[in-house]
Amino acid sequence: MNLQRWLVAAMMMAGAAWAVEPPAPYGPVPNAAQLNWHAGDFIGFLHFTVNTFTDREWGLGDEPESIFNPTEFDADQIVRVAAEAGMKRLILTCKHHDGFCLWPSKFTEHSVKNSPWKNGKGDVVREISDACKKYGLQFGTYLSPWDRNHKDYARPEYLTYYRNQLRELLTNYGPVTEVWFDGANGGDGYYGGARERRKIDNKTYYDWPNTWKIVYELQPLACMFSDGGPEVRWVGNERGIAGDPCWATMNRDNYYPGVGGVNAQLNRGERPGTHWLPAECDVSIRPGWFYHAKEDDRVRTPENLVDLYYKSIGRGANFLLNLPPDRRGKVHENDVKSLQGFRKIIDATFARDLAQGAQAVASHVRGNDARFAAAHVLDGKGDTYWSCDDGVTTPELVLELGKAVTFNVVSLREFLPLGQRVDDWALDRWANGAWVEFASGSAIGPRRLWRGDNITTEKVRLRITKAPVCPAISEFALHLEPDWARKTGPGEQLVRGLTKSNWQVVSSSFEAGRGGAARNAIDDDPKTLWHTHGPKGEQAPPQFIVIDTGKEQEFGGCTYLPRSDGTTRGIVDQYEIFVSADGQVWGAPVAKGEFGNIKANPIQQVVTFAKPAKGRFVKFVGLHSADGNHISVAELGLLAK
Ligand code: FUL
Repeated sequence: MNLQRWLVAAMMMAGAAWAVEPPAPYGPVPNAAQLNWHAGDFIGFLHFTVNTFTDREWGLGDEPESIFNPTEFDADQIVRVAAEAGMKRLILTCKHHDGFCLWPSKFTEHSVKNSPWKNGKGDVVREISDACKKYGLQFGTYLSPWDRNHKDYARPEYLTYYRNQLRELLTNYGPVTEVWFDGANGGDGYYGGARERRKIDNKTYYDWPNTWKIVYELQPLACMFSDGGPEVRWVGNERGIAGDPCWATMNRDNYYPGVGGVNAQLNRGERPGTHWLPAECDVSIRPGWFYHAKEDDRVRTPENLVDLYYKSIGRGANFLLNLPPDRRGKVHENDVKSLQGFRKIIDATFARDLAQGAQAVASHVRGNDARFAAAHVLDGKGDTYWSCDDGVTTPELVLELGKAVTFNVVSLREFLPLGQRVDDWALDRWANGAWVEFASGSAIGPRRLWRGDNITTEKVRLRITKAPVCPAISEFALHLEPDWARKTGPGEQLVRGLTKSNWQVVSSSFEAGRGGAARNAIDDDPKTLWHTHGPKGEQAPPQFIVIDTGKEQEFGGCTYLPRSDGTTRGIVDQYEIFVSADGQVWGAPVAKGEFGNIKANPIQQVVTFAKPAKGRFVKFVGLHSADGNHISVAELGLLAK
């Protein structure tokens, strides 16, 4: 023990009356439910329902209950896989937008009780929540506010139905620690047979404050997730990537589920912000949220999952990874394999803190009091921290390692009960008798991971370079990600269809000319667009394009790649496809439908034709777009039969 610490300890034992108070909290701080949420930063999502059996991303609401029939449903396997991957909580789609309930709700016939699975005696919510208890995972519910099955959707009566269901889920299945309110809302549906388009006002229809009360009353330790919380916010994309920085605070009253047009704010947060409202990064291990056999070889690689870990948890958000059960009712082998690879890398990296045994020496210690000593950044405890006197806002802390140590990951954490205190920070290494900066950034919050090339040094320094108040830092750790884990996995793989070298655009309903030319839809360049927005303004859907593929052949399907430049304008969410021998006579469409969830998750869409279609010319029609009054196409492709 060094002299300073010895003195402090001696004076404390002597009951010295000068003991200093902890710093006052700065700005909004997390409540108990949020602190519990922060403690389990890796969460699993289970998307499972009729869509698993229809191969859709959004069910229409008219699916017969009879199609829900997993052949070997195994809650134990599902939850064990999640537990072994290191997840601390599992959230189940108890009801997705199609309205089918995975539990025998008293309030509808549209549920497992009318499916052949377990002769109508099954209850997926029961089995998953029980298995969570067995494996020590927390349980969360997803109850879609939008319901394409219910006859009363968009009328006041539906709200009573929705709240009754919420009560059922929060009363009958033990502790629920997260309640997910999805923002997707309103549109075409079955609606008890009406088959029409229904629109609601996202802000007022659900009377959210009174719906939240049910959760506060029945499950006070639950966090509610939505675009606007109130406890946890959407991160603004479904790619698993938080902003850099990603503040844990927001001006919460400006947001509500389905608010729209605010993805950038949700991604970064707002500082100082009126409320503690940290981000959750929801992303699927596969391109879609539901299981589709055709995506079996498009499961994210272990390296890609690790990358997402750093871009979510490493930026202070939580990582919510979807593992969609397949038609058996199990997590598919490919997903299991990838998760195991991911866990192996994370364990190998974080099992050892290479700063252990170092001396932590700070430029300032609050009141020279051992309770705020620099050594607390090394003690592995979340409830101790290093701090400084009020007014000391740019202090430094050096880890003297005593020997050359090699690391490539640094982990920092703030002590959250005192709020998010640090604006900017920098890290230096000691090299040839001088400090050399190797990293800097904004925001620490719940966690900040820096990941870079190997650094070998005997001393590392953390500098707080901008803060409104003195800091409260609870962790400064050094890790080494092993070499074998550092290969960069392939990025998002696109389905490659037939070669387009002989293709021509024969005609299109609109030619925007340079910058938006129809030719861009088949130029094999995902960055260029055909869009129907020109000097004369937006050309509303329907809009079509006709492609000559050069020779008569049989097509098995078609692909549509939406724009990926950050905006969702013109992204097609309803389509029709025709095939013709001569480009004159078209007949009935070979495929027609909806690209479910394309706005929030703008990934390549693959349409498989019900039967192979023979012809030379193909017409793609955008019938409706998710956003804006025109359509846009990054790339169209065709699949061989
Ligand atoms: C979205 C939904 O529309 C998707 O289907 C999925 O459930 C995702 C997690 O949230 O908004």
